[in-house]
Amino acid sequence: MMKIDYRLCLVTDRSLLHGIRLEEAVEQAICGGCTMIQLREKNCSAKAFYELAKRIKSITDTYHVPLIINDRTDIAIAIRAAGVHVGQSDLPAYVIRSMIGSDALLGVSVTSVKEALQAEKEGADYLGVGALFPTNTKKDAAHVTLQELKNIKKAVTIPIMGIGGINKTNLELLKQTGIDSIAVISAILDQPNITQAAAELKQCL
Ligand code: TZP
Ligand code: MG
Repeated sequence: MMKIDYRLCLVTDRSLLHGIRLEEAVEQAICGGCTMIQLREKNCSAKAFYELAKRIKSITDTYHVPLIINDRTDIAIAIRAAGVHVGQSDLPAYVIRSMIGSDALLGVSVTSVKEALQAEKEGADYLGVGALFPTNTKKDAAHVTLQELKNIKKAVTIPIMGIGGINKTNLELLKQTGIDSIAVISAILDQPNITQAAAELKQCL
């Protein structure tokens, strides 16, 4: 399997875009330095999500950036995405692993050391941890303290991707936690210049 660059993951949310298509936004974010894309679109029919995922995959393939599909393992398999990202209320990680095979990436959202150890044991390749800071993008997001983030980082060997309200300013606070990567939505998509926003975050990493 190719070596994965987890450093800067753009998670998508079309509702934040200002008059451009998601395809354009993803391309601009990659040009700014995003190393991974997670397609996360809520309130979308399976068919619409599938069609969108195919269009986004043609862009990520062009730039050799891995595309991860949020929630929908079936769609990840159907479009041969690099992987899938699931949460605690989705199917157990070991079930998803058995569906996607050993080569695809499996990301699991966790908020505690207990969940992190379980996900790692069940075959996760990386863990999403958050929300680390206040966010308007996911209203029901649990809060994870930076101390718990450090505890999770110490407890597992797989990469940790911080998420939730991350921006250029608070990114400095994350550096001392030793985490491997960040995932952002609004700090890239809800900005007038997506390429520049991504490049500035990348620079801070
Ligand atoms: N999971 C935890 S917080 C969050 C998700 C999907 C939203 C992150 O969005 P933003 O705009 O980067 O705070
Ligand atoms: Mg989910």
